[in-house]
Amino acid sequence: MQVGIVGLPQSGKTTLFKAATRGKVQSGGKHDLSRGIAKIDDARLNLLSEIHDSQKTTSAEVLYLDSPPLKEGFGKHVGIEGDLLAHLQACDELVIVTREFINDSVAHIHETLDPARDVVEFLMDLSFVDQGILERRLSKLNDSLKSTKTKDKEPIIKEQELLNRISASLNEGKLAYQAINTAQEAKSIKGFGLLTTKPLIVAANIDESSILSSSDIENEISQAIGNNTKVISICAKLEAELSEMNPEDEMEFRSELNIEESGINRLVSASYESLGLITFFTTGPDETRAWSIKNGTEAQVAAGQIHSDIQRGFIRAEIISYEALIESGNESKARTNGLLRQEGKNYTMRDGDVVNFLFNV
Ligand SMILES: Nc1nc2c(ncn2[C@@H]2O[C@H](COP(=O)(O)OP(=O)(O)O)[C@@H](O)[C@H]2O)c(=O)[nH]1
Ligand SMILES: [Mg+2]
Repeated sequence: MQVGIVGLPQSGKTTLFKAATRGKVQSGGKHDLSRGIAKIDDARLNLLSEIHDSQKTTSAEVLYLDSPPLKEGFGKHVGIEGDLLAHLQACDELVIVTREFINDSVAHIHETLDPARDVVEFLMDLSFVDQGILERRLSKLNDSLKSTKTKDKEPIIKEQELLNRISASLNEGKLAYQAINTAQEAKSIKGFGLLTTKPLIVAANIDESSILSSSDIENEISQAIGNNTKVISICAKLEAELSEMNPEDEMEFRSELNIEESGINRLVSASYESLGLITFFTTGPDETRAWSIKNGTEAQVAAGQIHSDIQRGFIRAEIISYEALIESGNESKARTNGLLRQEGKNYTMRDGDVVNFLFNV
């Protein structure tokens, strides 16, 4: 699961990326593309770790990709093509950064500040890229239709119809996902990597002086986009600076600045949620750990997250919900209270399950 950070040049993508990953960047690579891991801040994890006096605490994570600076000659256009396009197509979600911060030493490609306008423009750029993908696919389908026997033409015609519908919808200024009606349709086009079928989150990179009016800015952008895309305001530069401090100093600064809740944490949590991920926990004196699975995952598959042997030799799962565990105080009391459940391999995991997998290999 990976999230691509995109947006117009100088909107603060790299700054936000550094803040989210706390500077722990696996940089470079062939295409000048930085990757980094953001930890999911989860109060439940810390409390479980405290209860069990765990030596180690391990968070769930989301992988972010920064967009490389644009090559010379792209001018105002975002230049999503080639390697960058391939990387973004492989992302499960996109975060669009839009600039609201004031900084005279940083040129703005439009000279004036208007975060809502910039998001709308960027979405149009993404739609434009998707139109290109659709055109290439439609032209291939056209060719193969000519060389296909009449009795085998039906699936090709069906795909053409769907792609034409998506294309028409993009022409109307909508996003590709708004033209898709069924899970079957979504599945059938997944391989094409249309950018506007992915979950999108907008990160408004606001000025420090706008912190108090952040919800107005969020609303304005939401209205300009006109669909239910999530908008989260963040002071990227400030968050990047805070992320370099030790936790005590960071807390003190946050309360002075009136930003107790980190915008980055809200963004990372929203990314996690939009990816359709939920968390289960394993806990004990050695380690308390949060594990990510897709919502709807069954117990035996979830066990495979920890180790393939546990999945293969799965016997059953002993599960206490986080709330029940906290209410009882500890695991043995929860057991006495009858709150520990035995679940089989087809049990659908729930967010907050505290699990002990029993297995035999
Ligand atoms: N004042 C201010 N400057 C920022 C903020 N975010 C980014 N910048 C500056 O804007 C410039 C471009 O930021 P960068 O993250 O490299 O943008 P990118 O091109 O989208 O990756 C850098 O000089 C940053 O220091 C912010 O929230 N406030
Ligand atoms: Mg950058």
